[in-house]
Amino acid sequence: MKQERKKGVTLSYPIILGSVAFYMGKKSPGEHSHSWNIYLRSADGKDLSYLLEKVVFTLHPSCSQPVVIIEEPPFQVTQTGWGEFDAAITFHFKNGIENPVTNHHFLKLFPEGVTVAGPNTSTTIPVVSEVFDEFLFVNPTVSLFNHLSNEKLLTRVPEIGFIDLKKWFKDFKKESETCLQSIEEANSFLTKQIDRKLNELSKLK
Ligand code: SLL
Repeated sequence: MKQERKKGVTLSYPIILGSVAFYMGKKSPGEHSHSWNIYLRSADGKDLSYLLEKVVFTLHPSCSQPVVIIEEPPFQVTQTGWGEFDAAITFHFKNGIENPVTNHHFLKLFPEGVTVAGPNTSTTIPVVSEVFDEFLFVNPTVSLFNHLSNEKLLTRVPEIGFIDLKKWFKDFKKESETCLQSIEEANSFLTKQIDRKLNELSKLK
C-alpha cells in the first residue's frame, strides 16, 4: 500500500548499538571464555517496537547460531564465545515505512589494549562498548511523522527488557551535555583570542 509522505522533512531517532561481555573465568565451558550480549536500544529509553518489525543479527560464521532474528523487544542476542568480531545488524522497519538498513557493531570482549583474558580479568565487571547512532527518516510517512512528533505517545511506552544489562548502559544524555559544555568553553576561549588578535592588528594600522 502506498503511504502518504511528508515531503521535505527529515526525522531522526536516536539509537545505541552496544555490547556487554562478561569474562566467565573458571566457569568457562571449553573454549568459550565469555558470555555476551549484542543489542539495539533507543538512546532515550523508549520502545522501538513501533518502528521495527524485526532486527537481524548476523554474527561471525563460527558462532553456533550465526544468524539471529529478533521480532520483539528487547532487540538483543545473548551467546557465549571466545573471540571478538564485527556483527552486522539489519533493521527491518514496520509496514515497509523504510527499506531495511544494515549497520555494524564490533563485539569487544577485552578491555582497551588487551587481547586475552589474564588472571586479573574481572568476572563481575563487563567490557561495555556502546555507539550512538540515529535512524534518519527522509520524507517520512505521515503516520510515522505524527507518531514521532507526539511526545506523549512516545513517553508512555517505556523500553521493555534489558533488566540485567541496564546498569551497564552509558548515559549518553549526560555525555552529550558534558561534550556541549566543552565545545561552548572552547568557543568562548577562541572568540576571546580572535578579539584580542583583531584588537592588536587594529592598533598596528
Ligand atoms: C578472531 N576474528 O579470530 C576473530 C573471530 C570469532 C569468535 C572471532 C564462536 C563461538 C561459538 C566465537 O566465539 N567466534 O563457538 O559459538 O579472534
